[in-house]
Amino acid sequence: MRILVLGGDGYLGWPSALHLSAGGHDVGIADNYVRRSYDLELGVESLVPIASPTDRVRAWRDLTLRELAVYRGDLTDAAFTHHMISDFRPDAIVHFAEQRSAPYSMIDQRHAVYTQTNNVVGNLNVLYAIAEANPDIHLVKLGTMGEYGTPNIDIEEGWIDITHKGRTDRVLYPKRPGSFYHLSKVHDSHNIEFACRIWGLRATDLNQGIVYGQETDETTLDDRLATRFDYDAVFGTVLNRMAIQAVLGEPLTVYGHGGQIRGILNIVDTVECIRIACENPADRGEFRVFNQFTESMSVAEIASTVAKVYPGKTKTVLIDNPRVESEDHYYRAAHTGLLELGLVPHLLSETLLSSMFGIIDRYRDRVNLEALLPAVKWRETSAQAASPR
Ligand code: NAD
Ligand code: USQ
Repeated sequence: MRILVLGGDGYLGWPSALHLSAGGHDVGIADNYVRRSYDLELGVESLVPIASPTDRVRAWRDLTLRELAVYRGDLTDAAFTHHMISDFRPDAIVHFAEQRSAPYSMIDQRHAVYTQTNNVVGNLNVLYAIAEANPDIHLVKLGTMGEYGTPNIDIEEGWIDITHKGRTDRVLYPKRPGSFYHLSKVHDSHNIEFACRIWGLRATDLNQGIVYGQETDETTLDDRLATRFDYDAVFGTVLNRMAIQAVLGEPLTVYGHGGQIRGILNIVDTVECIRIACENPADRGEFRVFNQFTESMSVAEIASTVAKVYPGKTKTVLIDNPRVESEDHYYRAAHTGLLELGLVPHLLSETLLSSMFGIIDRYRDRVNLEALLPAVKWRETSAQAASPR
C-alpha cells in the first residue's frame, strides 16, 4: 500500500512510518516540525537525542534501501495539504499531526486557541483533500481515550446503543474530556463522522491511551533512527516520566492521590495497531472507532509498579493535582476491535520497564530537573512558569 504518515517526525509518527516501511509499504511522511520548536519555546529537549529530519530519513534509506517521501508543510495550509495528497496518491493516510499535550493546551488562551485551530483546521483540510482527491483513501486518525473522560458507565468503542423513552438508536458515545487538547480530538471525531456520512469517506478513529516506551524493532537499528522521549511536565506522559524520575533519584510525582485510571500501551503496540488498521480498512461511509490501549491502571499503580521494578531506591510524592479530573471513578472501557484484527499486546512487564531504565540511564545527563515539576494549572487561565519567550 501507499501510506502517508502525517506528523511523521513525531514521537509516534516516526516509528510508525518506519514500521510500515519495514512491512513493505511505500511510505511518505509529512510534518511542519513544530514539535521541535515547542522544545525551544519550553526550554527542554527530548531525553534521547533525535537526528535532524534529513539525517533520520537518510539513515533509514542507507540501512534498508527503502525511500521515504518527505513533505514539509503545515496541514492548516489547505493548498499544501491538497497538493501533497494529490501528489503522493496514498491508499491510506495516518494522521498523527496535531498538538498533543493537554498541559500545553492549558497554558493560557493563546495556547488553547492555537491547539484547537491547529488540530481542528488541519484535520478538516485533510478531510476536504481526501474528498476531492480520492474519497477511497482510508483515513486512520489518532484520537484519544481521554475523549470519553471517566463516565460512570462502561465505555464502548466510539458508538453506543441507547434506549430513551421507549425508542432505540445507535449514537456516538457521549464525550466529557478533560482539557482543551482532548476537546480538540472530540471536535475532530465529530467532523470525521460527518465527512463519512456526507461524502462516503472511510475512516478509523483510534482512541489511543497513554503510550510509554521509546524503542521499536526499527528505531533500535541505529541511533539516528531514535524517536523522541519526553520527560518534562508539559510533554512528558505519566509512565515515561515516572521511569525517568526513578532513574534520576527524583520523586515519582503522583498528582492528587493517584486514583485516576487510564488506558496505556507500549510503543511497539502503537506501531503494530497502525499497521493493522491500515491493512484492514474501514468500509466506504464507515466511521469506525477502536479504543487503542492494552491495559488500564491507576496513576498510583503506575508509580508503585515503577518503584517495584526499579532496582534502586525510589520515593513517591503526592502533589496537589494541577488538573481538574476525577480521582475516584468507575472505569471499564471496551478494547476488542484491534485484538480481533490480530494485535498481540505487550503488557507492562519487568522486561519492558528495565529496558526503559537502560535507555534513561544512558542519557540521564541531558535532563533539565527544573522541567520536571508541573507549572500549568487547570484552574488558572494563565500559567506564568510555562509561558513562551
Ligand atoms: P508529537 O507531538 O511527538 O508528534 C506530532 C507531530 O505532528 C510533530 O512532529 C509535529 O511537528 C507535527 N504537527 C503538529 N501540527 C502539525 C501541522 N499543523 N502540520 C504538520 N505537522 C504538524 O506527538 P505524538 O506523541 O507522536 O502523538 C501523535 C498523535 O497521537 C497525536 O495526534 C496525539 O494526540 C496522539 N496520541 C498520542 C499519545 C501519546 O501518549 N503520545 C496517546 C494518545 C494519542
Ligand atoms: N499524572 C501524574 N503525574 C505526572 C504526570 C501525569 O499523576 O507526573 C497524571 C495526570 O494527572 C493524568 C494522568 O497522569 O491523570 C495522565 O497524564 P499524562 O500527562 O500522562 O497524559 P494526558 O495528559 O492524558 O495525555 C497523554 C498524551 C496525549 C494523549 C493522552 C491519552 O500527551 O497526547 O491523547 O495521553 S489519554 O490519556 O488516554 O487521553
